[in-house]
Amino acid sequence: MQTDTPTGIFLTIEGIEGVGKTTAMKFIQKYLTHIHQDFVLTREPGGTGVAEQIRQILLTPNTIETITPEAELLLMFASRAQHIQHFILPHLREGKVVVSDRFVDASYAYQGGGRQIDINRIATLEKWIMDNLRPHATILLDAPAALGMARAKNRGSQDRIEQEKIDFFERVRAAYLVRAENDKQRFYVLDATQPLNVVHAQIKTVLDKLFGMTR
Ligand code: Z5A
Repeated sequence: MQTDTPTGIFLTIEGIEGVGKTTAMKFIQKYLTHIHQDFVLTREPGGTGVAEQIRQILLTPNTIETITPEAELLLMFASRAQHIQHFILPHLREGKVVVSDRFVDASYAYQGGGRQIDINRIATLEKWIMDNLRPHATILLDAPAALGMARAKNRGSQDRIEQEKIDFFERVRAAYLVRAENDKQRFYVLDATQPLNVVHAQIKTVLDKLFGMTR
């Protein structure tokens, strides 16, 4: 696949459910608007028409039959393939900032950590589907699974993956932290147990650095 010379900045937000990714996306939107950056916001799974259809399959609670871990992983990458070719790369080539609520690290964390699929298989898909595309920076909002689950619960009904037990989300969190430890240049791990204003101040510090706003 072709991923020639995109000039924009690709920023991803990661973390277990309920850590505040959606809230962080709104903060980042305001920040980028304020500094007059041309940007687009997106999410995974999803981000294009077909990818959003795949999202529906992935998140709808099981009714017909269970989705196997392998099918789940392949669908995540099918959605990602659409997202990259029809949304992320075109915008990066136009020089825009692309901010995605989740990206490939979620596959390592959920399908690798949570479902315990061999990460070499995930790496093979990553190489095939993403070629040399990588986020320039990734904000990992980190909090214990119990806290994230409690925050998410207030929202009402749970999707298929949210119905997993706490051990699953603890494995997901641990896998995220391993990814961050192994790629300190790209990852910014923020303490999402802090009050919102403190988390947002931490995000602002990251954005100031990324967009050269530090004095
Ligand atoms: N998935 C996967 O398995 N593999 C992959 O490769 C990819 C994804 C890409 C997508 O769900 C699912 O797909 C996800 C992983 C899987 N499944 N799970 N679980 P999603 O990303 O669309 O939704 P989510 O992860 O479930 O996100 P969420 O539950 O919406 O959480 P959030 O966006 O991180 O949280 P929030 O909505 O911003 O905040 C939740 C509540 O907490 C809200 O009321 C906030 O006001 C409150 N909040 C947030 N921060 C704070 C602080 N700091 N203090 C107090 N209260 C706070």
